[in-house]
Amino acid sequence: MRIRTKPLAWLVACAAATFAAAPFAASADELPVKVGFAAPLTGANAGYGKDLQNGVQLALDEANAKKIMIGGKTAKFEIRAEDDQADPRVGVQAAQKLVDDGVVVVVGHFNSGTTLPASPIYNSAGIPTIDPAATNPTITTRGLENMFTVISSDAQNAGNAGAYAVTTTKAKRIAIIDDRTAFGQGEADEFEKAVKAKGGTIVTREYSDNQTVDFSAQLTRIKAANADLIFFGGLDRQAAAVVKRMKQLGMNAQFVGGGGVMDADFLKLAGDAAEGAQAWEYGSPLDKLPEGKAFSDKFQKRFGVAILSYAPFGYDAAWAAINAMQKANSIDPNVYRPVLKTNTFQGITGPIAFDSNGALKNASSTLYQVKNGQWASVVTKHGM
Ligand code: ABU
Repeated sequence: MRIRTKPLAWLVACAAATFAAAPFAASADELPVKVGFAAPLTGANAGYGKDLQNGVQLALDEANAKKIMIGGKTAKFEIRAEDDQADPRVGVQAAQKLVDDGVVVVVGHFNSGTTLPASPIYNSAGIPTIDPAATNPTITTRGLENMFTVISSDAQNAGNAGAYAVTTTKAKRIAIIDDRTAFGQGEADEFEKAVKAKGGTIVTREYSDNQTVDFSAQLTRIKAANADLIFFGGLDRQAAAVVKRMKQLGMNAQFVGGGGVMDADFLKLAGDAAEGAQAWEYGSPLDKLPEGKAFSDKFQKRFGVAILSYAPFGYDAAWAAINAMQKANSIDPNVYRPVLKTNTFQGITGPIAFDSNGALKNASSTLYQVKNGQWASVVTKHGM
């Protein structure tokens, strides 16, 4: 009888393929868990995106070191990162790529403007999204079953800023500039609502876009309107350009930023003009949280850079997913989602628990001010 054998070349090819694939293949007792991540990793917002990605990676590294058992196998959490370029259209493409790649959860996006169009894609695919940074209030009020946030919204943060402007600073003539993004416009709307609710006066509302570098036109009109406080709805780099131009124009109005302003990049870019600037930022001051310093230290050690802003939220968002999967003993979103909804744990940023919309319960928001070239926390508010 003739025994059919595979040609030698075929056997060699198979052996080579097996060897090449070996480092990437899961062993039989390992469970690969694809964790999607989407944020701007290039462009003007890349600093925020990289910071968040590092926060997520740190959580996954720790989870992998713990050798968490899920369904009788050791979970191996792997980040699948997509650069959404802070662009809503690219954000939608990034979301579809992550869904096609088979991720079982997404941490992201950074921008409200990308989160709003991307999250229905994850939702339709049944994949939970845990957002660590995007704060437009409608993100969690649209009835998406798979949407969660671990950060306060702009209804709270910019709402607090508006109430503060009227009742604490006693500003009488308030001006607003926003960058017309879903984030900047959203927080400016919330700020304006709160100012009016407290009986304050908005003397002018100005707009830019999120590429504007010269705010001369807006500030000249604000100066003519004799405003005594300016609220800026937008991010750190543009906020720095606003305060620099205010100084050049000899304006003494108070500057109050919303979220995304209180960071080292603002200080670096604004220079001397930063002194006295105020900003309402999400959450409680890291240095006042029980694990805050330890987290900052291990982040610095692991990545060789300091936290820019939202890394702790990225870390907590990733742990929300890891904890839920571990408790549910499954990475199937249909199985772990109910656990995610009701599970509570102590995060780096504070207690993590979700309300019926998936929004963070008992969220906090803090006022900071630049004193002697550094951001210093002034007051933290829980709720509105
Ligand atoms: N929330 C701060 C900036 C990110 C965003 O919501 O667009």
